[in-house]
Amino acid sequence: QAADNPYERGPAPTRSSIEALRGPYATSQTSVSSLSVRGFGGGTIYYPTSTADGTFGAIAVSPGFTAYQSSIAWLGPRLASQGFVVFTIDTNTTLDQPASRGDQLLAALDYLTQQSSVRSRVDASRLGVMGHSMGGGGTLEAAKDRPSLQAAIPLTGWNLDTTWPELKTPTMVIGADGDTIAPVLTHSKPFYNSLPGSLDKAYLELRGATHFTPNTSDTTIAKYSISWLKRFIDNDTRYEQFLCPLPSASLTIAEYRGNCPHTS
Ligand code: 9J3
Ligand code: ZN
Repeated sequence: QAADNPYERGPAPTRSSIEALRGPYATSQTSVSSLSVRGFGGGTIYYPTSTADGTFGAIAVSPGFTAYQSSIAWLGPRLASQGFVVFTIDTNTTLDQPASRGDQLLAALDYLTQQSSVRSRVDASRLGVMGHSMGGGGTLEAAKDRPSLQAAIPLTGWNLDTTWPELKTPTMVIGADGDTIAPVLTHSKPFYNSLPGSLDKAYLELRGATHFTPNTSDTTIAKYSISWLKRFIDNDTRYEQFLCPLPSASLTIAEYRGNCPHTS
């Protein structure tokens, strides 16, 4: 790692490295039974196999309403292979609402850093949250409840609370242009617009996408999520090139908004 940034992990990124199905780290995984934890429903921890590079930042990821960890499982190895410990969780019940999902994401991070078999691999000061739909709504709830989180990424997030001026955590809101369950007009756009103007924030609207696009491997979601997590959990400014200047609309991006340069 570079002497000037102790949190930097992995080689210098390229467009092809952030778009790749797997990053530079080989990964392992371990299953966490719901019977062995309190406050969430268990899950799967994906982590870089090697301990040669020290500790890694970590991310907990929640599924949406009626869904299981399988619905967001692709993010496990995709993100972990870039140099993160990733905990894809099940919720206590599949009907839990966003505020509960937020509490469960935080319980999962606490389990990960304090009790899990990989706790020594995790830097407990560098944590983030992601989630799909009501799990994306929970992602915003978790960040509101725990301002020390370093990054948050709701994926086609759903929440009846559409105002988030309380957030201190750099947040990338990812919506889908064809979402009829959490339409961007009533969910992702107000989420983004209500975040403080002084916060590092981004709005990525996927083109040709639906509410369920985050449930299968998606390179646009992956490349910008990786860049956001690296930039704000690892303070890795080598990824700033993929975020600033703001990406243009394209075949896969309907709209992108944000502040540049980033301030934190
Ligand atoms: O997690 C989700 O997919 C939330 C969207 C939803 O079904 O809300 C209706 C209650
Ligand atoms: Zn609010």
